[in-house]
Amino acid sequence: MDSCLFCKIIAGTIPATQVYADDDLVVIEDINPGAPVHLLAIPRKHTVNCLDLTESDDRVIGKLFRVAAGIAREKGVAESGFRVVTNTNTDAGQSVFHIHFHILGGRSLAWPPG
Ligand code: IU
Repeated sequence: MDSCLFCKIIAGTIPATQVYADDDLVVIEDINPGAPVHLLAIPRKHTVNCLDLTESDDRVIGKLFRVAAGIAREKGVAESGFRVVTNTNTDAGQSVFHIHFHILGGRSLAWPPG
């Protein structure tokens, strides 16, 4: 999508600090981190949010969690704990309407979120 920020980051026309990439996903550092580790795992395919997913996305979303776990291990937050979360629409605070999963760790995370 021409106007989508994350499509532009994936295309490389907007810079981001990339920590992982493959044919299906990219993982970048969040520009405004809310925790010592705050990454965004983003499927390359433009999908608005989880309400927009179809069965054809199952493989990539499953892989995304496996990749997120591997990165959490690499970042040293796996044993202490981390969170993988996707915000969906306004009340959840979704601000970029291309599906993405926050990977948060490195501090104690409150539950439930505010
Ligand atoms: P949200 O769940 O849609 O609110 O998450 C969007 C995230 O994208 C948010 O944490 C922003 O800090 C982050 N972000 C970014 O990493 N780079 C950008 O250029 C912009 C937003 I705009």
